[in-house]
Amino acid sequence: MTIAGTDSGGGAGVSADLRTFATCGVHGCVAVCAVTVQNTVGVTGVHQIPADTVAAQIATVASDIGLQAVKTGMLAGTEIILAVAAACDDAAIGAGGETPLVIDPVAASMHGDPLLASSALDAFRSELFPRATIVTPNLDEVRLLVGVDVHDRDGQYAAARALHKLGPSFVLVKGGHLREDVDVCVDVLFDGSTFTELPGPRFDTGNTHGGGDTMAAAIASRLAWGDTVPDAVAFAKRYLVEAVRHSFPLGAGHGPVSQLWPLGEGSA
Ligand code: PXL
Repeated sequence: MTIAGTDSGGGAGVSADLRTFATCGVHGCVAVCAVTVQNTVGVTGVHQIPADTVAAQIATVASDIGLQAVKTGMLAGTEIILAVAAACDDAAIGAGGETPLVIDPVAASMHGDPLLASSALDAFRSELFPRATIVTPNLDEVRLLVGVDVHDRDGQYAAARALHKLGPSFVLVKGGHLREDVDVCVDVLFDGSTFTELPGPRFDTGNTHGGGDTMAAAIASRLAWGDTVPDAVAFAKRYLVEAVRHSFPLGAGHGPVSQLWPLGEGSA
């Protein structure tokens, strides 16, 4: 299941998650948290779904269909975060439960448009991080969450340590925004004792809309299949590299990565 927001431009959020789930061979269920009004140039509106409706989507699906893995994306505000945390406890999702929980702490769009109320950062740290199987922040989200400004690999390691103290089992500090890496993009996975570097190629493209969502959704897909977290992350890295390689221009702004690359030539 994805617990996330919609993107009217079809690039990120629930759209990206469902395409990832489908091409990773899992059936995707949805708890919509917010509707965004956006195209490839920016976000011009956000409508939050009532928190009890978000919680009810999770409970209703969990009690009938069952959930093998859950990921969160745009949660928009404190009320929804608190409702998601409670619904996860009720359905045995996350720490102590049977169902792995991937937390992608979405805070802003590629253009810097806010997708999370700044007052909600505390709730993220205190309510969701301790429940997470893995958190997958980019470097902007790292700065907001733990105040660490990452400029190099050592900084990624320091950020991973700081984030791990907030309680998730695993931390993945993504390196996509690291300017010192010119040809590579290295993500750092930390389980509280061991660091694993996941290097990949860096592509010279602005068409990376939805990339973070895709990575987290691919991790959740493999966890649903029963992979260990390190195996799921390694798979997701390979999946995302291909999705960025197959990204395409759309509209006047940032185009999306393509989750449909496994379908072959002619798919977007
Ligand atoms: O990629 C982060 C993201 C997640 N969810 C929604 C978004 C975006 C980025 O724009 O719009 C709904």
